[in-house]
Amino acid sequence: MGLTAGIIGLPNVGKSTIFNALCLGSGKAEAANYPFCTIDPNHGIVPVPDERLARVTALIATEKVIPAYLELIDIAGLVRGASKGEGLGNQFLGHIKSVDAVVHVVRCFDDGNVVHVDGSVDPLRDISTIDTELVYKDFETSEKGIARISKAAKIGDKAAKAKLEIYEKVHAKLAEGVPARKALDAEELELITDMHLLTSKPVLYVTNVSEDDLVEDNSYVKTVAELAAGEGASYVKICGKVEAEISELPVDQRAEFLDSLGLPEPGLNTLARGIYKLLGLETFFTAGEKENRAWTIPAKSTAPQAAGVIHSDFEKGFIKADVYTLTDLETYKSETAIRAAGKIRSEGREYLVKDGDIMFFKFNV
Ligand SMILES: Nc1nc2c(ncn2[C@@H]2O[C@H](COP(=O)(O)OP(=O)(O)OP(=O)(O)O)[C@@H](O)[C@H]2O)c(=O)[nH]1
Ligand SMILES: [Mg+2]
Repeated sequence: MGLTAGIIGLPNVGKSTIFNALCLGSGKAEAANYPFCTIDPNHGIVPVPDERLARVTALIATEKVIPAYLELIDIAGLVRGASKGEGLGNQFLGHIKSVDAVVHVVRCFDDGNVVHVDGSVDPLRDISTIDTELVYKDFETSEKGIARISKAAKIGDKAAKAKLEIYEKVHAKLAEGVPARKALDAEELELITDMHLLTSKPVLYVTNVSEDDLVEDNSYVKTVAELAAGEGASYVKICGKVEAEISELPVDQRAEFLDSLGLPEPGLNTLARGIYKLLGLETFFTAGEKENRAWTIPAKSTAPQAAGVIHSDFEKGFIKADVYTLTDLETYKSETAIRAAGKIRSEGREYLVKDGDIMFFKFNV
């Protein structure tokens, strides 16, 4: 599938609790028919709840309903000194290098029974501990990058020169402790993706709070919210423990439990959608007698690329796509009626799929 997010954070902050609830719990609930799998204990497929799929199914009867999903990796807790190879340092950093976005779990709950590696709950210190390790590693990486590219830049290679300028800019910022995502703009980041800087990846903060703080934000959450806003990042508040409990409950008992907590839906739903957005993913739907299904594509995918998510033959032999919207479906009530109204668009190879399109592909094999 390509785009993957990794869960990072200090040890014992609730990463695996949240990962398991996301993969196992919502998997059971949302996708009874889905060939759901945890690829290995630390690598899972997470369904992404989307109310639009139910709206499609309300009008197009079908045998199976299959949600979109995303890929998630549970990365081991980072310890201070990881950038120097402490603990599982190198393995840990290697995992971060391989993901496209980072979900940073921050402990925002008090619980004397759960040990904190640094002895107290302090979200800003914890975030900075992690950032510092990643910045150290990136500082080394950028130094090597500069050495590597300098020769080409000196002998007049224009592309190398342009790159070197950005390498040097990010290197100077990293030296001050500033992560690459804050040091460079999107265009600059795009130009240096080959460096695979750990701090260049988009971040979503997850504040893991206690059950009592689910409705009102506690002071820990407020400090993380402020930090996230300063970085232009988002955050999601959940209680890992409660989510784990919800994921164990039979589906028909969940609403009542959520009600008793004052929650409209599981926090994991918000989190899954947040990660989806963080990765720049969008959804298109296919609908018919056999299955109604939401498919995951990177934003700005063309119609043949979207077809390729279903099957590589669909992409290779792509002829055209019939496209309509959920609004069309809700206005005309059936595909036949949409067609009769002349509202089904026929789109070709250049068409950029829009989030929420309902599509039918014509192809040759
Ligand atoms: N009170 C409370 N405890 C929690 C919560 N979430 C997780 N825990 C507990 O915190 C401990 C650590 O949780 P894990 O999910 O294993 O933490 P982790 O971040 O994966 O830890 P490492 O893999 O060692 O880095 C466990 O005992 C959990 O039961 C929560 O929301 N509230
Ligand atoms: Mg863990």
